[in-house]
Parts: sequence; C-alpha cells; structure tokens
Amino acid sequence: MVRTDVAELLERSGAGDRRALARLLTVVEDGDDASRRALLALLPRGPVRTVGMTGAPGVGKSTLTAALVGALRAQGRRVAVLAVDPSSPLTGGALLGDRIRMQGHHADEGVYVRSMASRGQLGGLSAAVPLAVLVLGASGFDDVLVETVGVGQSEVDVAALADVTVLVLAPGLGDGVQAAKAGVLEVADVLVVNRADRSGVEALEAELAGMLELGRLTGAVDGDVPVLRTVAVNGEGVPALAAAIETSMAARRGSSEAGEGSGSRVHQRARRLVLALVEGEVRRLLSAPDAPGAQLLARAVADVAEGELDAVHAAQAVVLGLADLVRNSVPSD
Ligand SMILES: Nc1nc2c(ncn2[C@@H]2O[C@H](COP(=O)(O)OP(=O)(O)O)[C@@H](O)[C@H]2O)c(=O)[nH]1
Ligand SMILES: [Mg+2]
Repeated sequence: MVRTDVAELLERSGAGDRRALARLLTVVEDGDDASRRALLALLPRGPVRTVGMTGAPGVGKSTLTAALVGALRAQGRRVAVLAVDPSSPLTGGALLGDRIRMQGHHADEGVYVRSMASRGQLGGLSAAVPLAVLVLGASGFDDVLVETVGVGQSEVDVAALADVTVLVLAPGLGDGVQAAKAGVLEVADVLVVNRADRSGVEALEAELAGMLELGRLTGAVDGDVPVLRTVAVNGEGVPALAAAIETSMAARRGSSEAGEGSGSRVHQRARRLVLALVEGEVRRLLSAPDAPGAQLLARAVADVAEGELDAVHAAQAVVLGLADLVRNSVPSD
C-alpha cells in the first residue's frame, strides 16, 4: 500500500466510512513497514482519551465495557472499543461484540468495536494498540476503551498506554490476591468491584482497602484510588464509574500541568509507554521478516554461535549498525 492509499483511507475514515477505518486498522495490525510509516506520518500528533479495562477472565470486563459505552454515549461522546487478546483473535473480541450487540449499540454510528490479536507479530500488541488508538482518534472518536484479558504482563501493558486504568474485580474469585501479584494494583486508577449483586463484596472491598493502604505505605500507590461497586448486567454503578474516570483524567491533567516532575505517576507512565514502543520498534527492525536489521542480527548471532566473537561486542555492533541504518533510511514519502 502506498502513501496515497493510506491518505485516502484516512480521509474517508475521518468522514465516517467504517470500511476505510477497518482497513486502516488492518494496516496497523498486519501492514508492511512502509504503509505503517506512511500512516504514522499522516496521523495528528496528540493524545486521545484512552481507558484501559483490565482484570481476570470472567469478572465482567466485557459486560461492564458495553455498559460504559452506553454511559459515555449518553454524554454525547463517540466511543471506540478495542478488545485486546494477546493469545487469541477469537475469544475476547467476539464476546465483547456480543455484549455490545446485546446493549443495542451495533446500530449506533457513534460506537465502533474491533478486536485485536498479536498474530505472532514481533513487538506485537504493545506497538499496534497505541497506533490503533491514534487511528481511532483521527476517525472522530473521543474515547477509546481498551479491554484486555487478565493474563500476566498484558495488564501492565494496557495500563502503560491508557490515560486511566480501571481494574475490574469480582467477589469470590480470589482476584484481590491475583491483582497484587501481577502488580496491576499499582497502576490502577480506579478499582471496580463488579458483580456486586453477589456475596462476598465486603470481604473483597476489605482486602482491597488493605492492599491500597499497604501500597501507600510503600509508595507503590499514590493519589486517590476510588473503589466502586457495579452490577454490569443491569448498569448499576456505571454512571458513577464514568464520573470516576472523568475525575481521574482531570487529576492526571492537573498533575502534569502542575509540572510535578519526573517522579510523578504521569511521567512514570509516559516513560513506560515510550520505552515499550522503542523496544518494540527495535525488536521489529531487527527480527521481523524482511526487517532492515535482520542481516545485522543474523551476522552477530552467527559470530557468537561460532565462537568468533563474544556476545557483548556482537550486541554493540548490532546497536551501532542499527543506528546507521535508521539514520540513512529515507521515509517513503
Ligand atoms: N451476576 C452478575 N453477573 C455478571 C455481572 N457482570 C457480568 N456478569 C456475567 O459474568 C460473565 C462473564 O462476563 P464477561 O463480561 O464476559 O467477563 P470478562 O471475561 O471479564 O469479559 C457473564 O456471564 C456475564 O453475564 C454482574 O454484575 N453480576
Ligand atoms: Mg471479556
């Protein structure tokens, strides 16, 4: 795909053409280097409000996300949802699609749902999702909700890219302990006890309060982290969740405008996100099929494997070679 094609798709997508938007997101997921680069060059440079919805499987993330879409639509906001499943292109997205349909949002042109999987691509989702968010922003969406399955590192990844991270838990699943293990509690801005119509709500809330307290003592948690109750299946507590997201967003904006320095949570998050994208890009430049740096890497690997060179010097040669390569590469415009 050449630059002019991407430009045309972007223009059509901005005018509300959903097929053009779907094709752009396919470029994001599966596109060749030149297309992705062309797309990136055309996208506006500015943040889009991103809300991460994370938590263990079965806690009600998809149901809650669909309900939240309704609350945000009621405020007149245009809402896109990315269902991110690092393992499978089928599960998360299909289910979420069902929930959204059940809520009657499918006929609403202010709502767009798409599932994304890594498809084994290097640098994978951590690179594709932020780019997809920019595409959605350029296509007129005010909010992008990113639902991710709660498996290990992906929760932390989504937190790194979202402006506001909502950690969803449910009573009776032992999630409190899980959350603490994965380190997600530390990056969550809002905690939600969903399935609040079930028993065990107080016990979970007490457990969370204890963990937040501990987190504050160790400095892992700063600022206000509200704990809300929702019943996603009937919408109870969902407007309060939308309000808490808004408050958290405003607090973030406030603290970055107040210039709270490099130690602040906003800075830490920005640092994680930029580093993750740089690392993903470097990996892709070196080892994606036909990657410009593939030969550099292959030579270094062979040298080390054959005992010609130590790994430290080999790695340094790759970094210097990559720097030259990037400096000399002319973008395809
Ligand atoms: N009783 C009850 N069930 C819920 C609630 N929210 C979701 N569920 C149900 O929990 C199951 C898992 O929900 P889902 O949204 O797919 O969870 P996810 O895996 O976290 O995305 C579904 O059967 C939902 O209908 C709730 O607030 N109360
Ligand atoms: Mg789900």
